[in-house]
Amino acid sequence: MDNQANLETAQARIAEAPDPAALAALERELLGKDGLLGQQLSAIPSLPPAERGPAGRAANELKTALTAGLQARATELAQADLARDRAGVGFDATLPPPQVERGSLHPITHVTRKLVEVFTSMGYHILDGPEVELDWYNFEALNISADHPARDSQDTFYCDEKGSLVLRTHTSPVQVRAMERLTPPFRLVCPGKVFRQESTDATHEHTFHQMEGLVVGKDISVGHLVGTMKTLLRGIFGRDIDVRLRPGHFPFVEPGFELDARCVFCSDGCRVCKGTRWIELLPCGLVHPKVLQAAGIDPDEWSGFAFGLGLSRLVMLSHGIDDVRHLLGGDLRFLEQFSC
Ligand code: FA5
Repeated sequence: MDNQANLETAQARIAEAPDPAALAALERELLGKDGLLGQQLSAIPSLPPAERGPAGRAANELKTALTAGLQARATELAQADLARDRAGVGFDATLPPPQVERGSLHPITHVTRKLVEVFTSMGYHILDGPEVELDWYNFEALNISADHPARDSQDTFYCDEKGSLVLRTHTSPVQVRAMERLTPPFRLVCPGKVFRQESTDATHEHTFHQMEGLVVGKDISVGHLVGTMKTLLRGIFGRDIDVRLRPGHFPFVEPGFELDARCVFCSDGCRVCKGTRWIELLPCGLVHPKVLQAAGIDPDEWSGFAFGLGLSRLVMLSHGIDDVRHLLGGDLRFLEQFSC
């Protein structure tokens, strides 16, 4: 058979292909390595040199014609399908609808939004600050000098050789930036990502989330701090939860505390509270006069409290998650469990 006859036979078969699957099979048969075109192409090298050029051109023309025929039939089939759909033929109202994949909020975003709601209802500003921070704001202005032992507990990722630029190790630098810009009285919270150069385990990540809180006003006391923390817990857990203060040390607060909350999982001791019925919730304290001064606020006139909530740990507590590394691990099987 000559080329023209081959083409006519192939075009007739294309025109009769009943559906897209049959058309795809025919395309493989005609254009594939062992198909009509493949055979023509593989025969070229064994032809006398003078015949190779014309044979190559003929093969190209065959390919162009077959491709155009296949495309035209594909369009015809698609249009026929559409016409059938429009006419309602083949539509079965009893079939279940196709599954739509629904996304959900990341548990950290969910808890952050809940906290933002609680704090805005109490008149707090929501602030943001840079994740790449000056050493001054991250440490010095918070009363943590270069040789202060507190630096050791916040192992730092340095961003330059001089050590003047760091990935912030906590959200507390936003306190200083806010105090520089705002005129007292004010109250604010700042949720955000922080970074520490430390080995990771079930309760420690190198990247995690905190939420800083700061209130500056007249005669601010530890009583205001405790009342605010109880409101925070009611907002998250939906009921009143007892808290207690233990002494804690942070150079930027005086006095400093660790605030514990009554275990939300048990009434007589469990694995989470290690049998103590108390869960360590957050460090806090009254703002150190030196920190107020460094930001240009007169400590004789103004006082304040600050707290640094570990958001990642709060999320673990409220969802019963046993390893902080799941939170930013990016495993969809973990994330799909939250329909927040
Ligand atoms: C601070 O970061 C202080 N800036 C908090 C503060 C603010 C104190 C204001 C006083 C006044 P600390 O290093 O303890 O403190 O961290 C605070 C919380 O972050 C911890 O209670 C814990 O919940 C969480 N946290 C600390 N390190 C990690 C880590 N590697 N992974 C996950 N969460 C962490």
